[in-house]
Amino acid sequence: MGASSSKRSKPSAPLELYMSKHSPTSRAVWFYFVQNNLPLELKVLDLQKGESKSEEFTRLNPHQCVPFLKDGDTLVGESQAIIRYVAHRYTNFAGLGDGNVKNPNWALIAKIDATICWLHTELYRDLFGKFIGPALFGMGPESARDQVVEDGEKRVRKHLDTLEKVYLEKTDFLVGSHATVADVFCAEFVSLLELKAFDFSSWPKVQAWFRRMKLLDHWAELHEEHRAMAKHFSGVEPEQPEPPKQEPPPAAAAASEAKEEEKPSEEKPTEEKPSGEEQPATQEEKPAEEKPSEEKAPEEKPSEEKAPEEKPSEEKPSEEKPAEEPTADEKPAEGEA
Ligand SMILES: N[C@@H](CCC(=O)N[C@@H](CS)C(=O)NCC(=O)O)C(=O)O
Repeated sequence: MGASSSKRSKPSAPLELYMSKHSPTSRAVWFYFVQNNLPLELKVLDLQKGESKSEEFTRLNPHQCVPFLKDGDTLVGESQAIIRYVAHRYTNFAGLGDGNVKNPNWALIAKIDATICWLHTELYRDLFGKFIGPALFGMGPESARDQVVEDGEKRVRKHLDTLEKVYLEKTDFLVGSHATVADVFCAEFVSLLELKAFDFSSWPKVQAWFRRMKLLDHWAELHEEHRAMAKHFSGVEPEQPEPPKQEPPPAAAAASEAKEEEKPSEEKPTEEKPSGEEQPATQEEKPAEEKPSEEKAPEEKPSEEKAPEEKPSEEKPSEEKPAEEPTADEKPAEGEA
């Protein structure tokens, strides 16, 4: 990954992201785009209806899977490659290092990258390919399924031990004190365990980290469909923590203090923001030695609102058939196994 000394500007036209809100790799890319205020046009495919296999989509992506990016004439497949492309081109490597473009912290960059590799080739392979996939989506031969799922769950528990004792032992996020792209992928993969109402209580650091991730801006709204799907499968809607109340700004505080004089029984909010909320996941960080003349590109509002919205599945959970949805994940997962 090369580093550049000049700041990148945001895309002039919306990035077209082909995705499914039930796909963890799609959600990772979507979350990254929204976190980084990239102009975005969502192209939501209904995988159950075979829309990833349509002629039109196959012409764009012969691999017939999402996520997939169209940025003008540039076509990019694979979730990791999409994020790296966007990070190189538009976000000054947000979430993939410390944002210091002149003097990159290579050790940090390598650690984030290595973590992303581990997550995809080990955690996700076992978590989806050997546990959630066979258990909920009928992956693999039926005769061996129980054994595969039992073995897969053991592997997942071992990976959660690794997250607890290695990655999160001393830090709030997988690679240091800020959320990075590694955290985004990991949180999306771990969220699949919610389809089985998995009990994380044996891994308190993982549990606290996952909660921290869920408190990041935009997590709640980007995971509405996921929560509905989890409820559909497990009967339990995953917890979406409420953001803690913030201290009112000084002017408002003064006003409320005046009111408190009238009503002495009312208490001032004292709750503190958790560290995870203070640090927007993966957002471009401002390098200390950034030249003042290098102005940040004007922030554009993500055009996500314009995207064709799927009907919130909470309304009609029985009509959904998410069980068939992530089937293409079977291919890479089985291939890797
Ligand atoms: N390695 C790919 C995985 C992509 C993938 O398997 N996507 C699934 C959804 S999670 C898909 O598009 N499946 C197509 C289908 O089920 O028709 C990535 O990281 O982007």
